[in-house]
Amino acid sequence: MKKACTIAGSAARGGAGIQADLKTFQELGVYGTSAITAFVATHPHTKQGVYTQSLEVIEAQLHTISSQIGIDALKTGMLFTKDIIELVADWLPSAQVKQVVIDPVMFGKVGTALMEEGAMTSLKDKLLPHATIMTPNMPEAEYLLGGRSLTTISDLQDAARDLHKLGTQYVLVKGGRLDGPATDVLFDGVNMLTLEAPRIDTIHTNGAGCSYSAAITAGLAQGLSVEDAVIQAKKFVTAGIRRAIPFETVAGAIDHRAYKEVGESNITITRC
Ligand code: PXL
Repeated sequence: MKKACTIAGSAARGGAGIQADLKTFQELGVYGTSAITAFVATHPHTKQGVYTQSLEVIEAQLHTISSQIGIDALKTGMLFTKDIIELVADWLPSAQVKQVVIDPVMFGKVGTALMEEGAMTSLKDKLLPHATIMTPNMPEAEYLLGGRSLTTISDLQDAARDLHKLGTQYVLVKGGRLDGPATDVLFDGVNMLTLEAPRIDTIHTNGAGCSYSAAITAGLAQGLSVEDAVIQAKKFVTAGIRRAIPFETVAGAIDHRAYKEVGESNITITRC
């Protein structure tokens, strides 16, 4: 069985973060391992929302996974601090992982900061050059590009071209916040692919971004090309959103079982 690793935050509510990643790995048939960088959960009295782990705890998890299990493909999600980003970047070469998916998680759905101020430079200079693919959503791409505003598919394509210069092999800019269909763009330095899914009118999309990058990681672990892994992941997430699980007081989460139970979603792929 192929092995996929996630280095990310724990989302206590179960929809995003480590929980989303492991559910996705399981559904797509890879063995999942995890290094937890932080816990996202709101304390009733202090209102604190993010509890990071010490570098020692994170290092122990990474060492355990790489020395005892092995890694065919890896993703990073919420890393939160500059020090955690640098720890992962320094460890990566020794782990000799060939497929690295970097989801540059910065904000939660309601704008919660999931990356510390000042960590951006380390993300750009130290971590992104190790990436097979990076998977920013629109706010993350805007932030990485110094506050440039993205509103059209053509803006996403320009953003993908500029982000590619940061040293990743592929850039996937996710257009979930566009008006109209949910269109993402994938750029490898030469070719631009657009992936379009019908927009599903729902607020229940918690975990969509995490699951998207986890599904890409699972595909890469199984030997798919980056393009095929992204196409499968788009179908996985679209099926999950279509059958999202609503909660009473907060936005619901995508249903990780939907892709396998319902099958393919209607995705249109265009090459430009
Ligand atoms: O969806 C972004 C995200 C990533 N990682 C963790 C999260 C969230 C959003 O809540 O909690 C741990």
